[in-house]
Amino acid sequence: MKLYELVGKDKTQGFSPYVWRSRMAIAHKGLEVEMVPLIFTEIAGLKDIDAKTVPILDDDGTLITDSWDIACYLEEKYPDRPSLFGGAAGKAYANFFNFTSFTHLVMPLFQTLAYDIFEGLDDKDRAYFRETREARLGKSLEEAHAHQDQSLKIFQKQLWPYNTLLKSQAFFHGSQPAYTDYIMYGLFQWAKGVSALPIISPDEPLYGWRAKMDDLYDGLGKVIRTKKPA
Ligand SMILES: N[C@@H](CCC(=O)N[C@@H](CS)C(=O)NCC(=O)O)C(=O)O
Repeated sequence: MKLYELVGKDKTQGFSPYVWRSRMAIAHKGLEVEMVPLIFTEIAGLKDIDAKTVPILDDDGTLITDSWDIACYLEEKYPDRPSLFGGAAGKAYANFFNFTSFTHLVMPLFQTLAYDIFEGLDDKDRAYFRETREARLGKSLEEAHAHQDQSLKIFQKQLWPYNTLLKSQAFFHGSQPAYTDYIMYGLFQWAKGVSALPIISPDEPLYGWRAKMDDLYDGLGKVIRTKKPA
């Protein structure tokens, strides 16, 4: 099984939040995976794979090109291994989480991190990233960077339901982690991989949750090294 991921200058450090979801899901199923690093502008040029984004899963020739579809595929293909959703209701909850987290969390975090992502990119990706992301942001990367503190505050304000939930349960899935946790964890891995900005504080339940997530699967998530402040 191969999982295509996104890297910048450092080819050992995959930083896509969506790839992290799939990577954790594969580990949850106890499956082995070979990671294939790509830079942004290599994705569209892949021979035999019609994809615009990563993650891309290649399971012995079966290609899946979206993180949610990858989770559903793994659940269906490997039903005897630990479940990612815990049944139909859990799958619906995870899917809802997938959508709500996008607007609540991915967008403000993207505003916060856009410039830091740019700084860590392979030189070949810089023009492409600037053009596509400035169109998405509606401003220059430098302007987004100038408003980083405000964007971070918006992101942090949105965390209250997640912090509140974690006061009464250990993981988003319940007493054990599953796919909803990997959706959330991907966001923190993204931030950690591209920026030195502390985005949660030690007094928040999410902080302790993230530490437990870092320890899963022999510390798989710890392969991301926190960037050093410039
Ligand atoms: N809905 C997709 C989104 C994946 C996605 O947006 N991936 C980004 C990296 S984080 C990507 O590959 N972007 C390629 C590009 O913008 O050219 C999924 O969940 O897999």
